[in-house]
Amino acid sequence: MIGDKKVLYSAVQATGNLTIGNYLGALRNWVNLCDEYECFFAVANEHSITVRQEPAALRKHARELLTLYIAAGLDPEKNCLYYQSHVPAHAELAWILNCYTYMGELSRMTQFKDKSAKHEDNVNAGLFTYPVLMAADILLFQADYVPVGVDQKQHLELTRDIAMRFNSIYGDVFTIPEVYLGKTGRKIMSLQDPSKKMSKSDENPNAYILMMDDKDTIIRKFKRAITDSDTQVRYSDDKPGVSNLIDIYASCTGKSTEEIEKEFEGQGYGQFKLAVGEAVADVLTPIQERYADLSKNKDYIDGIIKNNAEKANYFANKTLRKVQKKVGFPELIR
Ligand code: AQP
Repeated sequence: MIGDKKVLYSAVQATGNLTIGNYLGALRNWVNLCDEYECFFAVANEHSITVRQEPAALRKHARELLTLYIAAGLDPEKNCLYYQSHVPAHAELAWILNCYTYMGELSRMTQFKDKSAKHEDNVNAGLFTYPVLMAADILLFQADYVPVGVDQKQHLELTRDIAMRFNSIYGDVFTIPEVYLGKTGRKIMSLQDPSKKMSKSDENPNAYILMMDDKDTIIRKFKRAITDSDTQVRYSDDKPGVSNLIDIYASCTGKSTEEIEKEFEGQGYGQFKLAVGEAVADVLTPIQERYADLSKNKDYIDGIIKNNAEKANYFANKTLRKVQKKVGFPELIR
């Protein structure tokens, strides 16, 4: 708790332009929850270097992401929006937690298996211990809730295990966080292969919709989306492509699956895909416009980055000092 509010923590990697998967699975929920909680939203640039990044591009993406947070509706005066690399306590706590995490636990993580298969030439230790840094992120802020997409649920369960293990040795140090999953958009799938999640690093740009895609591009990509040889707009396990589009449409319009099935009864996929494209564009266009305005205001964004880094450091250091004391690190005599 901070004051009388519970704490919410989440982050996105600064690895490129966000997709509607990142938006509907994570960011949009943050915006819906931020009035109720004390919120910390990081730009996870330390996580990003588990995969090789071009330094200038990483810097650029980090700034774009923070700007996008604001454009999407997070008020930087009320929510702490900051760069992970500006808060050294993340890396320091991650080191300590590494010593309370087992190799066996980390080797079971599906993201590690997927990413090491995808980047065979660079299966580095950071990729392996990524979930420990994520645990440190969350536990540093004593978060009660972590709104993420379903793909991150396994990492959150590990975070809870690490926190409980630590607390069982040292007493009540960490708040045990709970995952917050939205009602819709928990796992948006690739438009080209609905068995895979939509990912910003997919080689095929038709597989994802970027938050910065213009309306024509969005509609074109939905027109090309893989469906099936049937023509019925129906939510079903044997219709993964159509079900994914229904989920996206439901997330953007607030309509239920039943309402959507009824709306497109007897209409075929053409009309449906067009409607999904338009609904997505309607959600993204105002965000894109705000983003364009904010990007012009360099001093404003710089001020946010500076002030919020101070706030994040203050809260993160409080937890870090407590942990250091518990494990037996002496205090620096000043
Ligand atoms: N397809 C998705 N559906 C729902 N939620 C998703 N998220 C990601 N993809 C989907 C959620 O977005 C948040 C931030 O994710 P991230 O960028 O930190 O890492 P990621 O999960 O690795 O996202 P990507 O797009 O797949 O990135 P790359 O391609 O760089 O690896 C998380 O809350 C995640 O659940």
